[in-house]
Amino acid sequence: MVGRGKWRRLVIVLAVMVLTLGVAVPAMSQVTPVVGNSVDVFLSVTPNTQYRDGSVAYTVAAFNAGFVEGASPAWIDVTFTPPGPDGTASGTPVVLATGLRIEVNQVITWNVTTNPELLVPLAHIEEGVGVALAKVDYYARYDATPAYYASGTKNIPVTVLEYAELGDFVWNDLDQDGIQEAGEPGIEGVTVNLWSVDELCAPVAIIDTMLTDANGYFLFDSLKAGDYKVQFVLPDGDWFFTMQYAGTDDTIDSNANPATGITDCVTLAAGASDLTIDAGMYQMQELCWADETAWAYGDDYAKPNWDYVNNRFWGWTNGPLSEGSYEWDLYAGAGANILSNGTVIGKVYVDYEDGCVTVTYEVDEGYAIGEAHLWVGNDVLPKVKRGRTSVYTNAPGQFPYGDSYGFDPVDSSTWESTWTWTQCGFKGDIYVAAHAVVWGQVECTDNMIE
Ligand SMILES: [Ca+2]
Ligand SMILES: [Ca+2]
Ligand SMILES: [Ca+2]
Repeated sequence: MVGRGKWRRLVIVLAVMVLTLGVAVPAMSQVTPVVGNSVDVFLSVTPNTQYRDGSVAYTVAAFNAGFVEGASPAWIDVTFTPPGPDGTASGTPVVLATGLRIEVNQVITWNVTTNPELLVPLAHIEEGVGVALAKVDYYARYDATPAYYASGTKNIPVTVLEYAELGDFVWNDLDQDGIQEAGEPGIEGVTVNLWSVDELCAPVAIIDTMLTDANGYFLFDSLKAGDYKVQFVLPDGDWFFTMQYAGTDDTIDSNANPATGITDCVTLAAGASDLTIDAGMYQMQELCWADETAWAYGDDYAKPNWDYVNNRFWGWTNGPLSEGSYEWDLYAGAGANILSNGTVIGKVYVDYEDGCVTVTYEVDEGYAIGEAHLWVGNDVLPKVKRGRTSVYTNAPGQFPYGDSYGFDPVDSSTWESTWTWTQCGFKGDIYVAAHAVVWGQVECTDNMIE
């Protein structure tokens, strides 16, 4: 992390070696640039007619003598402009280096030969990052007879920029609402491309690429200030981008365009750290119909069936109930009578009034009643003959009331969401055991009906 919040300074030192005999030197500009602007440093030498036919070879060296903490590079452009016939800088510039990164203590040297009627060696210092002191030396060798040499050094203060960085998260937007939430994990190994952009912020080229880490994070650091775009690449499998810019909090939304995976322009100031560039993805879940057993759970009235029968099948009978109205949850799959094993998929209503009992099943959207089996009576459960005696049973098929809808997953007219039963002639407290086979659309696994 670079954002130490302090500007550092880069000093470009120009050393100039110029012939003294026949070549008088040097006029030199010294500029403190605005950050991000370029600086041209002109060196000029007046040619001496006596050596007009000689040649001059320049050795241009640039090195970074950074002295602050950390070893950071400078970025510079170096252009050599040979002189025109009259000694003005009208010749064709020779680009020695563009966007060169010079590490601390690294020296880079170019040799340039030109006419002695020189000269404008030109240092175009575009920008440096985190560097305290850098230096560009010019060494001119006037290769005539006799040969002369000259040299010099100048300091040019240059304000430099700190690195910026950009990140940071690709997550599985399980509920597809476009918001990063607890329980929605990062996605590992997603390709993230960093694009340079033109003045209109149209993508130009991929300048860096990386994969998200084990927790779904990525970070492009050591960036120059400027504009960028980020491109997220969907992993293999049925992945989709979630919606862009959901909600009002940019720190937990998704920046990827759902169609292209590319973000809008991201503008980084020097030293900035923008970690709000995230992308949500989700996987299309194929839904299948599956059936499950369900029982009404009558809260304080619920009694496990296994209190009365000789097996351990889950389910409840509910009572004793005096006349009145009751509303209970309908649980699917609450194995071992543990509610947290199950899912509430609807309600069961019991209305007992003037000896008449009405029981209504209502299942939630996404579910359908396949079969209903109901016990209503003064006993806890119905009885069946076993030898010479009668015993309670919790087998729904033995319950006296019920219905079957012949559920068909491809025929929505068979998807019943309610079932109602009414009968009169009851007296005293009653028990109600309400069982159903319910169909629900769930994540597909093997052996399900799609
Ligand atoms: Ca979400
Ligand atoms: Ca965001
Ligand atoms: Ca983030």
